[in-house]
Order: sequence, then structure tokens, then C-alpha cells
Amino acid sequence: MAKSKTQSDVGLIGLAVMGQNLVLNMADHGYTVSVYNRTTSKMESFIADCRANEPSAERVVGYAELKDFVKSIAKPRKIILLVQSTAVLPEDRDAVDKTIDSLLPLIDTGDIIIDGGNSNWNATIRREKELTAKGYEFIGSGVSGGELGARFGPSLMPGGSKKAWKSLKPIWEAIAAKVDAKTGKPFEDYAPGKPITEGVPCTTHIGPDGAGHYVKMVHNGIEYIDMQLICEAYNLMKRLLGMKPDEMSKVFDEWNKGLLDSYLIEITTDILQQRDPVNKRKFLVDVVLDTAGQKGTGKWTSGSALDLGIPANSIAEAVFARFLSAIKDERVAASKKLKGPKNVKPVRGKKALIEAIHDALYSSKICAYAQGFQLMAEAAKEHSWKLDFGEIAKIFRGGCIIRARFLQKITDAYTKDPKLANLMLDPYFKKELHRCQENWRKVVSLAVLHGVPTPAFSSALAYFDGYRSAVLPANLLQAQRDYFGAHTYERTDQPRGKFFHVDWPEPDRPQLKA
Ligand code: 2AM
Repeated sequence: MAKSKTQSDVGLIGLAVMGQNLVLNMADHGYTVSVYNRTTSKMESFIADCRANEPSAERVVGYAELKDFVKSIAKPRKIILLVQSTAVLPEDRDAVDKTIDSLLPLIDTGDIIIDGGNSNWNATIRREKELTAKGYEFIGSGVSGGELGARFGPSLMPGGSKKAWKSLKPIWEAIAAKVDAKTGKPFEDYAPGKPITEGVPCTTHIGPDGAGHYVKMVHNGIEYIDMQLICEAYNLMKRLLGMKPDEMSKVFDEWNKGLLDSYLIEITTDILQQRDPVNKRKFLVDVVLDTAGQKGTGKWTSGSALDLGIPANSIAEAVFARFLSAIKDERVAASKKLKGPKNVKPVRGKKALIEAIHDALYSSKICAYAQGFQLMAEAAKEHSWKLDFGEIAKIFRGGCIIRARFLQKITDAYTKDPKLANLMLDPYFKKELHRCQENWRKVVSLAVLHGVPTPAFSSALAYFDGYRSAVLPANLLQAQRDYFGAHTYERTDQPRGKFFHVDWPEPDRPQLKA
């Protein structure tokens, strides 16, 4: 249907920072955008701000009434929601549902509602079902990259019907981050009114209903562990080598030129050289309190791993590390009572240890991504989604917080073998793990000897060692279960699926359990 001259290409509800920035991004790309916010004054100040500062302000139109907002959008309407989501269980209803409910009497069948918030995939599955049953289209799209990403190019992970995606695709491809087709490196030379239009967009149709929000959630889980690994590397340099932040910044800067080249390493380089604005003799990082917050997506990822039976232990460790950081007062009290190791020899060989920490970080990162991708594979089975992991790694290359050179290698791995059982088995990653493991073990051993906590490095190593073990001590565990609870066991010399039980501690009369 042709739109009238006065109608907007798209509408957006929810003018907090992410919403505002997505609006400006779309306007910079030539789209006219109608905007609405529950609290009208926020819409008005946004519009005033646009007029004062934004080259594309003329393409942004604010509405105080929802019905006028809806009327202003060309059909089939595309209405993006960036409102606060809190629903976790399918039956939970939150502000996203309230907003959808208020829209339904005003929109037409065939219109598309796009939830660009950090909604839980369970809620997205439910909403998609409810809305498509009524004849509307619904897309749940992950939007990653923080405020700057939303403004100049996020990584976008839409889930929903192919038909709905076809309508949204031009806008999503326009506003998404772009990477160089050959190198996979993100283009970042943007400015207001000067969007990037060349390159490969960091968006793809992830799959049906909740697939996009699920992948976005796992992205966040990976982000948790990526950040924790960097923090452990920093802590080891600080505690074992006594390095100061500006010296460490130089190390991270070097690392950013090699295998670890990534956004998170880059910002760490910046953070570590920043002086405290209050007291310039200090580094800012040294006066930031060591308690980390979280919004819940790492917890959701870990909860999903538990539900699906996937050993994403390092991702969970990263969440627990934040919990541990949060009990600051308890830690301060405990630090006066619980003593660490005594008389440990100081570490020698600074250069070699820094190199070893680099390798420990790289190999742990491989394990963390292996866990995240295994989790997505299991969720895909559970929900009958056909996820293309090569494409997913591709859209993580730009825009999002975990963007990294490393992701090109993951794309390569899944392009070569779309059915790869675990990233660690890809020839490149296998080689890297084999190359790094001696250093990785050295670092974890040193950390243990010196009493420096490295939950992410250590759990990743335990994952690697566990995954490559043909035999684990679960034989004893299952025997214990059979001993106290008659839970039965399978035998190594019998076909799988045959279960046995004995009368412990007198196992002379083995019985085949029916
Ligand atoms: P507000 O400015 O009126 O608070 C992020 O919090 C965004 O979600 C804001 O734009 C906020 O609108 C919106 N939001 C939060 N709860 C909402 C609700 N129950 N209905 C509509 N919008 C809501």
C-alpha cells in the first residue's frame, strides 16, 4: 500500500535512551519516524532536543496521543516498542503487554509490532502466538550495542515470521552496524547525519518467535564471561606482578592488535589509563568500588543452561562472580578472618607471565563461546528453531558489545561445518587450545597457589578437561546414587539403555531392572 506524503515509515514507542537513539538512527537513514511515549513531557523534550541538535530532526514527529501516533504511520504499520520489559515466565505480563494491549484497538490486522527491548524469549514466544492468532505480525528483536550501538549501528537479532521479517528487513539492514565484507571489521566512522551505508549489515532473520531474543540473551551471557575473563587477567597482572593500571593498559592495547582484538579489550585499554577526575594522581579504576550490578540476562542464560542440561559453567561462573562482588561488606569482614596462602615465592618472569595470561584468556574465551553456542544449539532443538550459527557469529562481528575479530573464526568454523558439535572441535580452535593450554594451566596453577580467584579461567579449563575426558568419575557418582536410592546404573560391558541395580553393600546378586 502506498503511503500518503504525510505518513511516517515507522513508529516507535518508548523514548528512553535506547528508543531515542534507534529513532535518530532510522531518521539518519532517511526514514520518517513517528514517536510516542507514555510520559508526554519526555517525548516533547526529545523532539526539542532533536530540533536543536540533530541533522535529521525533520524526519522525527512526536505525538501526545496514541491514536494520532498510530494514524500517522503508513500501512502495514511497523511499530517498534522500546518499553521496559520484566516478564520472565510465559504467563507474566508487563509493560510490553500493556503497551500492546493499548495498541490493539487502534491498529489493523497485518500491522507489525516489533519488540526491540530486552524481553525474555518465553514472553516473546507467548506474544507472537497471541498476536499472530489475531492476525497481527510480531517480531521480537534483540538489539545489542548499548546506547552508541542503537544510535549508529547495533547488532540486530530479529525473531518472527518470514513475512514480518520481509517488511522490517530494509529498515533493520539500514540501521544495523556494518562490517567490511572481506575482513569482517566493523566500519565505525559515523556521525550524526552521516550514517554508514556500505558493508555487510549485522542483522539476519534468526528464526521464528523467541529465537531472536534467545540469541540476544546468550549474547549477553557470553558478554558476562568475556568481561569476567578480562577482569581476571587484570587482577592477575595487578596481584601477581604488581602492575599499575596505565602499564596494564599498554598490555591490553598490544593484545587488541592481535587475536584478542575486540571492543571489550579496547574499552579496557581506555578505562585503565583514565585518571580520577576528583584526584588526578589516582587512576579512576582504582576508586571504582568493586561491586558489579546486573540486569538479569546472564542469570537467564545460566538458568536456561540448567533447564536444558548444557554445561555452560563458565557463563554461570561469571554471573556468580558478580554476586560475590556484590557482597562487599561480607568480603571485607571475611578478609580480616580468612587467611590466604603463606610464604609463596614471588612470581618471576613478567613478560612470560603476561604472555601466559594472554593465552589463558584466549583459550578460556574459546570455551566460553563453545558453551554459548552449544546452549543455542540445544535451545534450537527444544523449540524447533533452525539456527544458522555461521550467520549468528557474523552478525556479532559489528555493533554489539562482544564484537571481536575472533568472531570471524567462529563464522568460518560453522561455514565449514554447520553441524559442528562443539566449537572446540573445529580445527582452528582445537589447534589454538592445544597451543595455549600449557600457559593456561600455568596461569590457573599460579592463581591457585597465590590465592587469586580466577573462577572464569578455572571453570573454562575444567570445562575443557571435562569435555575431552572419555571417562569421568560419574561411575562412582552413579554407584552412590544406586547405593542410597536404587537409581540403577548402566554397565560399561553392556549396551546403553540397560539398567542394573545391586543390593549394596552386597553386590553378589546383580539384578536386571525391568
Ligand atoms: P515513561 O517515560 O513514561 O516512563 C523505558 O523505561 C521506557 O519504557 C520509557 O519510555 C517508559 O515510559 C516506558 N514504560 C515503562 N513502563 C511503561 C508502561 N507501563 N507503559 C508504557 N510505557 C512504559
